[in-house]
Amino acid sequence: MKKLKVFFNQKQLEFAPKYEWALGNRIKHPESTKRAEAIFKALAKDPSFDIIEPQKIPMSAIRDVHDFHLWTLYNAATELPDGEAFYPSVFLQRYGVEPNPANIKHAGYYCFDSGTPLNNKTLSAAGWSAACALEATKLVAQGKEQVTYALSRPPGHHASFDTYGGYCYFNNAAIAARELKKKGRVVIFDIDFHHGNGSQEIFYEDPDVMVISIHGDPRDYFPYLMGFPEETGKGEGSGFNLNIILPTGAKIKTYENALKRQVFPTIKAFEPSYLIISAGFDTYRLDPIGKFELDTPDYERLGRLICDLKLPTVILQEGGYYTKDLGLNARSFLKGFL
Ligand code: Q9C
Ligand code: ZN
Repeated sequence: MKKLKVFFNQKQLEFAPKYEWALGNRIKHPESTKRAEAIFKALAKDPSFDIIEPQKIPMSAIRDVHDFHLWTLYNAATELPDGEAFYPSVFLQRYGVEPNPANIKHAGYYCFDSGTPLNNKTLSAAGWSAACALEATKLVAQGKEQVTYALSRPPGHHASFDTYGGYCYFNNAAIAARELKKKGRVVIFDIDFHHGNGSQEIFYEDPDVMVISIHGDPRDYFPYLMGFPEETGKGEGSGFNLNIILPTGAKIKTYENALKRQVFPTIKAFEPSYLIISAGFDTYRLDPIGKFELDTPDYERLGRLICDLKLPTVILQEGGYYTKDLGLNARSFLKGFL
């Protein structure tokens, strides 16, 4: 039996953000290590999956996507004492002196969200998360696998060329896409509850990478300022970005309609060689942050529908915060590809 290859490194668990602020209350940080542990456990006990440690990511793969300032800043955070974290709270972007990424007090210049802390383990975990994405991508690029999955955590789709936020530090989907576009056109299809603003921004003017995102209404949900249907790409990239907003409480029926009427025809017309799925399970009915109502078996159905496109596919883990069922949901989605 052919097993689905999964990439993960235990070092990703050494980064454990403790809290964030939500409407003035200090809450447990939603992007906890329990998320990856839950997925790991669900896949490890299932013989359909083969869990592999990735090679270290080369700096060139990160610099292909990101301003070196981001790496410099995360590297500055490695000097913080154990247990200390830097939560940016000043986001000044006008006039003033040149920001210095080696000075962690300037982190707010590179950050757009106070819920995304830096500590001495952030760089390592984000680096390994990206390494999982790159390794999963290489197997698909080389034609050795039709589908692979990166248990990437921390997630990536909110990180842009030179900013971090939304629990994301390096854009794993963008790293994957830069690798795949050496060989052909790529679609990034983002099914996380939140708009993939980082992925959109990175490829906004790129006609070879189409970004499609289905998400909750940005007027109500993070990241608030991007993710509207009017954003369709720019310059040579015009027409190669698609944002679809579904109503709060959307269920599988609504979701599937959007796939069949908008997403799949758009993908087919683009004729890509590769597909990247930014797979967030914060569309789950019990998710504490996302507000759609998909159920566990719906993910298998979604997986099967996407698999039917018959494109070489890299699946990357993004959000999903109802830890108790996250392993089941991720496994259900992946089963749809088997
Ligand atoms: N207390 C991803 O799903 N803030 N990021 C929400 C809830 C940010 C989610 C506030 C949500 C970002 C990858
Ligand atoms: Zn999300």
